[in-house]
Amino acid sequence: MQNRINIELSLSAKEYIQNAKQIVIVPHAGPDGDAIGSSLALMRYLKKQGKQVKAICPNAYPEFLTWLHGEDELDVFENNEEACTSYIKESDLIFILDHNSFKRSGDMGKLLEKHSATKVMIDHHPMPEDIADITISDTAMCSTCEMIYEFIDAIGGNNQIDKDIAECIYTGIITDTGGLSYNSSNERIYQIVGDLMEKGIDKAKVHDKIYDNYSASRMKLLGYCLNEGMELLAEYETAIIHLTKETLAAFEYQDGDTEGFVNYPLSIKGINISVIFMEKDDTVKISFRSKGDIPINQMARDFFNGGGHINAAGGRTFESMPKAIEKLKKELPAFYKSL
Ligand SMILES: [Mn+2]
Repeated sequence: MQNRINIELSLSAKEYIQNAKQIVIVPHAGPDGDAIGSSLALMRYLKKQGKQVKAICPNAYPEFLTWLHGEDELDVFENNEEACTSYIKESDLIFILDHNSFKRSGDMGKLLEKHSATKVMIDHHPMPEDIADITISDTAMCSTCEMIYEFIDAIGGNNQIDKDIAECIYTGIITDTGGLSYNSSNERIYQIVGDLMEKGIDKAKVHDKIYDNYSASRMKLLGYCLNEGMELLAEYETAIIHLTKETLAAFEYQDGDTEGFVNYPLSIKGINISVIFMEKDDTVKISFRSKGDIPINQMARDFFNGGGHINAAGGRTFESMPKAIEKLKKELPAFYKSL
């Protein structure tokens, strides 16, 4: 089975790597398993090639990813703005991973936008912005981690993928596909997973670290979401979960705690759209999920300043949460009718 990445673009990026003196790898803000996994995998690979490289996260990453190899070397821009800024300014090559717009990397994005360094984007989200010298973008890929595997393979580095890199890649593949349940029908993905297993990944350990690693308060928060926080709009095959600041505080919310919660309502018979509203700072963060060919990213884009994949999207609004929920309820009938 063939490598699915654009070989020509990958080889051009390889040339940039060979000529680079100092490299930065950037995942998106509010990073998930795929963003962190792909960044750490590429960082370790480039370090093995003797490159000067740092992965810099715009802001904090969730607790459940802190076991990944190289995680202690990951810099967080928000925590150390000065040092990160000067490192970025001295760098001549920037990898933009798992996102395709500087809007998704917060304050750090403004710095990157102005920077004259060569930029390479590797991403699987729709509608990439024209912000990189090389854009390797493919929405058919299940995850950026899958792309990083293919990228390293395409530039002749497969034998450099060790167990630690393989576990980072595997983490992104399973977290972006709900444990290989959705968006993972291409057989090539399983060939890659097979190769990662040959490289020695401890599959049981990775699953345990990712899925069986809840704090008690996080598990109780999930219970609250499904019991008191959920509203079903059966007519539109939709479930809404809402979480106020007060609720989150009552359950000792930590960043990343609600990761994946939005998927649960889709297990209800007849529910094909799930939306979670969450108060965060002075905004309301919204996550959308859908099944099949329901383009929920359209809803995110048209009404909630967001976007994403056809079945998984996000948005944000400065309106109050009741207003935001009201807006969804108002737009839902027409959206549902258009399906
Ligand atoms: Mn991803």
